[in-house]
Order: sequence, then C-alpha cells, then structure tokens
Amino acid sequence: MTQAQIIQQTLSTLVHFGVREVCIAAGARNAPLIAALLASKGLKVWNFFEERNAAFFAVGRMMTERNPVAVVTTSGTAAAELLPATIEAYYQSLPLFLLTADRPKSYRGSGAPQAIEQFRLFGVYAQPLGDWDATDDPIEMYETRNDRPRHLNVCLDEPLETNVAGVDFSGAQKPQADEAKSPPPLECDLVLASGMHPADAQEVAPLLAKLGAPIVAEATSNLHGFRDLQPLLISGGERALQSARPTHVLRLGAVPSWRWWRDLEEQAKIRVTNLTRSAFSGLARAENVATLPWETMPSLQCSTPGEACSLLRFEPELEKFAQSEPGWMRQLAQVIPAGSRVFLGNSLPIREMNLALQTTKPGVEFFANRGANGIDGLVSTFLGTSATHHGECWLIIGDLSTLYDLAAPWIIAQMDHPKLRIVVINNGGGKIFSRVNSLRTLPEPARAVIENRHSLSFEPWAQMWGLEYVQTDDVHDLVDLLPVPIVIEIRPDPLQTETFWRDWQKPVIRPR
Ligand SMILES: Cc1ncc(C[n+]2csc(CCOP(=O)(O)OP(=O)(O)O)c2C)c(N)n1
Repeated sequence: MTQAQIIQQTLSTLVHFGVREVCIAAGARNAPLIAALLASKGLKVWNFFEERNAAFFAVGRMMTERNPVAVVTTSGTAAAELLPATIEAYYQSLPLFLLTADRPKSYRGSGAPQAIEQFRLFGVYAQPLGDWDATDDPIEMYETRNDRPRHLNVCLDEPLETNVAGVDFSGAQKPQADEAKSPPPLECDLVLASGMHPADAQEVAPLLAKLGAPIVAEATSNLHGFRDLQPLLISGGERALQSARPTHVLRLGAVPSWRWWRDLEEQAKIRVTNLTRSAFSGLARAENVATLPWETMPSLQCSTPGEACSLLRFEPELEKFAQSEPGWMRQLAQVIPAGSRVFLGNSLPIREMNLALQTTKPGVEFFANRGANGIDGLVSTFLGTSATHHGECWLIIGDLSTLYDLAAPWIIAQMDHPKLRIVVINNGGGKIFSRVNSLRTLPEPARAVIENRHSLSFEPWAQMWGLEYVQTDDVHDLVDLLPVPIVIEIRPDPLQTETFWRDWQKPVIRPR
C-alpha cells in the first residue's frame, strides 16, 4: 500500500466501527494521520499535548455518550502512555480505538530512535486490529463488535505524506450488538446495583419494581431517583449488607465497591447472577456464579424464591459529623443542583457518597471509573464525561488522585463548558489506608509512607490553569456558584471523620 492508501484504510476502519470523535496527541510520525483527520468531515477532534489525558478523556466520552472514540498517538513511548486508560476501558468493555503511528516494520528489534515493539503492545487489553505498512496489501474490515479496546498500528515511512485527503465520518453508524438469547428464568432475593449508565438504570427500574427484592445500590447505580423503587432501596450500604442472608444475589452493572462483595468470594453457597455490560463476573470463584449480557435484560423472567431476603436499614449520622468526610458528602449532595452530572473519585469519595444519597437532588447522575479502580486519569475522565453535558458537572476526588492528573485541565480551553466544579477532598494523603484494619498495626513511619502524607495546597494548580479557586469549610460558599470552572478545596476534620467511622463500623448484630 502507498502511504495515502494506508491512511485511507485507517480512516475507513474508524468509520466502519462508528467512530465520530478522536483525541489526538501529536508528534511527527502521526502528522499524516492528523492531517487526514483534520481534513475529514463529521468528526469531532480534541487536541492534547500528551497521551494519558487524551486516553482517559476518551474513556469519559465513551462512558456517557456510549459511542466509540479513537485516540491517536505518535510512535515510541507515546503509544505506551495509553496503557492505563486502555485497561480501564477493557474492564468497562468500552470501544476505545488506539491508533498508534509507527516506523516501518523493518525497524523492529533494531533499537532505532522511536522504534519500540508497538505491535501487540497492549497485550490482552486491546485486540490487534491491524499492523499495516507499505509491504501489506489493502484489506477489508468485516469485524463489527464494539465492546472492547482495539489497536490499529500504522507504520509510516519518510517522507511523511502531509497532503492527504480526509473522509466523511458523518455517516458512521454504531455497529449493532449481537442478537441476545433468552436467558433461563431467574430467582433472586437480593439485588446489588453499581455503575450503571442512567439510561440502563431507566431500563432496568421497572423489572426491579416488579421483582420486589431489596436493592442495595451504590450512587453510581443511578437508581435512587425512581419513585417505584423507594420502598425497595435499602439505606446503609455496607452496614446493611452485613445483616443480609441471601440465597441468590442479582448483581447489576459494574463490580460493587463493597467489602461485602469481596467476601462473597468465600460464600460459595450464595448464588450470584451478574447482569452487566462488561464480560466480567467480578468474582474469582466460578461455582454458583453466572454472567448474563445486559442485552438479555428485556427477556429476563425474574422472581423471588418465595421470600425476599430481609435486611436491616441504617441511617448514618452525617448531620452530627458534618465536617467529617462522609458529612461533607451529605453537604455537597445538598448543594449539587438537580440535573447535575457527578463523577466520583476512587477510593473514598465513591464509598462515602453511597451514605449521602438521601439528600441528592432529582436527576443527578453519577459516574466513576470502576473498571480497574485506578486513582489515575480521574480528572481527565471527568472532563470527558462533562464535555457535552449542559448542566453542572462536579468532580469529587481525593488529593493524591488529583496530583496524579495535574495536566488534565489542558482540555478545558477546548470545552464549551463553564460549569465545572472540581472538589478536592484534601485529607493530606491516601486516607483509605488508615481505614484498612490490617494496616493499622504498622509502625507509624510505615503508615506515613503508605499514606503519602503531605501538606500541599491546590491553589497554585488552579491558578496555573486559570481556574477559580476556593478553600472552604462552609458549604454555603458553594451555593449558586458562578458559571465558570472552579477548584474547590475541602479539608475535612480528621477527628470527626475518625469518630464517624468508629461509630459506623460497629459490628451489626442481627436480632434472632
Ligand atoms: C494508579 C493507582 N495507583 C495506586 C492505587 C492504590 N491506591 C488506592 S487508593 C489510593 C490513595 C488515594 O488517595 P486519595 O486520592 O487522596 O484519596 P483518599 O484515599 O484519601 O480518598 C492509592 C494510592 C490505585 N488505586 N491506582
């Protein structure tokens, strides 16, 4: 193939898979691809200076819009920077297209400048779709499934062609999902729900109302707004689950963040059926575990085995500990306006928001990166989820997670979205580790290292990117914020946080 043919074939492949949005991070080797993409019609192009942000932003775009997105890099370690976001996309079953420019195949294994082993670079995490250079013949693409990351490695020789034609992306169609087979009837007495797109929550809510089993739902399940489900939704999350004695659990959406779910590993007698868009069961045990594709949901015949499992309900005392971390989640939930989109960071925010759901306003949507539970790329993913949302967009994130992604605000200048609220819960390190029982007995110096304790402020970060900044301990400062992007730094009271958790984590004694 000539270079022009390789580029045409590459762009046609993106059209074939329904890509209409790309995130590019430029170098010289991918300049011909960039020129062709910019000369194309019907394509939204985001422009990044580095690849990690580009890829995590793409994850955010796919998560909310549910369309494939491509990320385009130059050769060498630039391509390798895509790995963490690719892993996240893999575990969320998102159609991320990795388009990496490369030197010709004859350079492989030579150690020549910017010639690394790019083919199959992403291992199991991205299916190789092509590895094309001048020695290859043109091919036609037949594959259509769009539920995983794919890698297209495109080898371009010098002189690099810059006068290349684009293509028309406006006709790109999302490939259809495979026809779903009808699942066998299903009996379950407890529902766990996490990580569902609001449209999926809407789809499954009538089924759950009919089933009548208790539902323990994380914020990210997006189930809390449904009136019919209110009698079934059990408050208290993890604590309520400790009182549960189910025989058959139906898990919906992403893998839950509760300890109780991890402990199910050892409880092989409890049957688990997963109904999820990802192919993963979220449990290492195979005994008594089944995983159904989300598409089977409309034909699911679901009933309780005579009696639904009974659970105790618990209400956390968040008002009493208003300045604790969970108390702050309640305060934030009260001021986040109806119709906002909220992205929750790993690790504490996603757990703490589960306790504050009673106070959220109608139509608030929650998202999180729970594919691989990383604390990297969260600001970028949030910005991807926000890029085309018309309401307010809130990120609630830990301090170390923020430090991971300091370059993320680069893309804000290209977003037509002023109402970004980035809330950094600055507790001076990775405080999740102070809650892990087995680590509490470590000597103090070891705990300090593991928590990465620090006394950094996020004000200079906001200033660097031209974002408004406020540090506050009064939630009233956050009411009716101006429609400009703002970094909000909150320093919860460590003593209140400690006391809250001590009270909340008392073992649950179930009455006989
Ligand atoms: C990329 C990555 N590195 C390390 C971890 C392990 N890890 C989990 S939570 C955490 C600390 C998070 O600290 P912070 O963002 O301040 O949030 P907090 O725990 O205080 O809520 C770390 C390092 C991870 N999940 N992802």
